[in-house]
Amino acid sequence: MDNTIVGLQALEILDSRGNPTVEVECTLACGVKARAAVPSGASTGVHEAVELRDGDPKHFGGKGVTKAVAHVNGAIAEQIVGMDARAQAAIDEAMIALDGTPNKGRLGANAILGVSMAVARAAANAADLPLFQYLGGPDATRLPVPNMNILNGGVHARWQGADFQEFMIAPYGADSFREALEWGSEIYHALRSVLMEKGHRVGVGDEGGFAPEVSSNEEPLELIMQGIEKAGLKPGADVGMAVDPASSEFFRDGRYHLRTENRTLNAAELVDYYEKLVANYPFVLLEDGLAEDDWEGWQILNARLGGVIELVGDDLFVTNVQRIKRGIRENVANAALIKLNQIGTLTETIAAVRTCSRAGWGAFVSHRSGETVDSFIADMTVALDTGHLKSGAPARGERLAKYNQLLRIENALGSAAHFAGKNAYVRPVRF
Ligand code: 2PG
Ligand code: MG
Repeated sequence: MDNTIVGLQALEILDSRGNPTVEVECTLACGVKARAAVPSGASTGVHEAVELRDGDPKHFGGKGVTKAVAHVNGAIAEQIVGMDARAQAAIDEAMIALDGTPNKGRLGANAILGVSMAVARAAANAADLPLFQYLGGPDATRLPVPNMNILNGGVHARWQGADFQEFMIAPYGADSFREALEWGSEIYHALRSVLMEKGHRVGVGDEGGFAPEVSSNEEPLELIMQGIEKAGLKPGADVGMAVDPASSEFFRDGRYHLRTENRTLNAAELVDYYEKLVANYPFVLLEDGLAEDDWEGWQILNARLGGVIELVGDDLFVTNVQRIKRGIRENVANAALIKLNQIGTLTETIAAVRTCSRAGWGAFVSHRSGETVDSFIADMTVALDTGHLKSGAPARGERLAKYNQLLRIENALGSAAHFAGKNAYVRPVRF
């Protein structure tokens, strides 16, 4: 098989919110072709790599990505065509050098990532290996706990619901990924019944979770507890809770503004609030409890809760090795969220996961709120053995694309497959 890249072709396609995004097709000399599509966030951190948008108001309200597409078809193809698709690190480094900025602002992280992912998939196809085995080798056999976001708030529900963005269930007590997903689906449907009984609307947010109007950020936890029980499962023993408040979104002028509760808190007060929730509900993970530059606040948070649950930095670390290393040095968390498009290449994403692993930190792989049916992160999660991921609710095609791919991986592995369960989380589950 000749793995030489002979073609790179990008296309402007639409994501799950109807916004443009980049798709890249990579062709090898042996005739193998592979495609990859880039996701896009709504609650994006200010330190993320740059998603290049055209800014032309006449084209998708400025959100077009034709410049990023042109960069793939032009400058990037010129540099990368002729390279061996298996040389992932060299290809990614070449693109970083070609871009020449610290945040991929010239060519666009969306352009660079589309190529990075498509090249990996082409190399896997040419090797006749599933992507998870190509990236992870023969010991990539652990299936992650799916953390399913069944109740959406914040920007993902256009602030009509809770201030906190994501209320996830963690079915770590299942025996397999398949069973965990089944439990998630049953809880999702039970939650819909609970909501309907209480007269709530059951429309969904960007990640497929329900987006009811609530009067506090604790109310969704109560509703989800009822959903778990209605599905015949035990909160704590079978299923835990994970929350991503995405607090950078409600942090202004040094304070955290909880609109539904009509009050504003400082970091220490918000930590008190979390501490109470953690004491009253079966929490296993809290992501972005504090804002992206509130390093002092994070220190308080980690001192109080870091020994009890997994504390994940998303906007704080942006899958950036330098920021994760600072987090390790300053002891502000015990896990990092892992999003390919926050940093912009597969190689740097793998480095971020390795940095976490070496420090004994968790690495929590994530989709974006704007997604496509590309299931790359499902394979990547198994390959990098991170033990847990989030891909939204067990509903809507772009969310299920990842979970269904994990079903296929589990099936293909057969008796070699094992489910991460409670050990997926940095802190031992207490229930
Ligand atoms: C997050 C993500 C994914 P977005 O905050 O973790 O759920 O949201 O893609 O909008 O940044
Ligand atoms: Mg987040």
